[in-house]
Amino acid sequence: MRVLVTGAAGSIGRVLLPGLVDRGHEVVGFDRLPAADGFDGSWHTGDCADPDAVLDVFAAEPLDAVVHLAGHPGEAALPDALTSHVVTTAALLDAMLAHQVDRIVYASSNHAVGRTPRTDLLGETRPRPDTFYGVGKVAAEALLSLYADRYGIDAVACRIGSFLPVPETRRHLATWLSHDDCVRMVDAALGATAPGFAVLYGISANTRAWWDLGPGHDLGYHPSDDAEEFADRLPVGPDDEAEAAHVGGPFTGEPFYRPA
Ligand code: 15L
Repeated sequence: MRVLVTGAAGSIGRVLLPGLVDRGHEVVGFDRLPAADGFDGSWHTGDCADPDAVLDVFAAEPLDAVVHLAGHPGEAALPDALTSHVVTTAALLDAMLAHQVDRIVYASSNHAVGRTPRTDLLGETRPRPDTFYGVGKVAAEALLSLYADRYGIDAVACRIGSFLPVPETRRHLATWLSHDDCVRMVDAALGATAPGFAVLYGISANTRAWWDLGPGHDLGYHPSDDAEEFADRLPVGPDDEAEAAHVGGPFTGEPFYRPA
């Protein structure tokens, strides 16, 4: 597939680009920043909150799918969160319609359901954001659902846990998404047969997982790594108990960025 990756210079993009190329995809990078050294594919520098900039990319590149990673990865004021997650997604969806591109894989977040109390394994559940960041992710998912229903776009929202080289806290024993599993996840979401609008949880095959991997399995996502192998190396921390109260962990205590 020829895939446009937004946020291609970010932490996930830098892992995903070579990973997708290894799996036989041709990748086009799009970011406000220039390409990292060593990337020799096609690259566009611009802001995907700008619909004209997005349309320029689609006019220049034949594409089969979009992987939308761009967005501020933490809490922000509500208007900024909506621009970062919803306005960008809308610009991409409209460009996809204009250029007959019918698949998008979206980097959503566990914080779309972060305020859910931690009990048993969490399946597909109602939106329950923990921050304005989470509200932005929920709204972007809603937009994907709307375009799937109205225009037949295939849209897979990956509610990513904690994308890290290795787990760093006890919470990560449940929430970790390894680099290799992230590539597996996006590759599966790109290749899933007619998913319509679908949600999966973007975590590795963690023994202590808080989220159900069933919907991911149904889409062909079979993670291989398990945070458990790091359990002995992770000391108990002062925030562990608070972080285990809700699935969103530290985000559930974030202050809101309201205008003064
Ligand atoms: C996210 O969605 C954030 O972008 C990332 O910074 C982490 O905080 C992660 O969730 C997490 O929950 O660990």
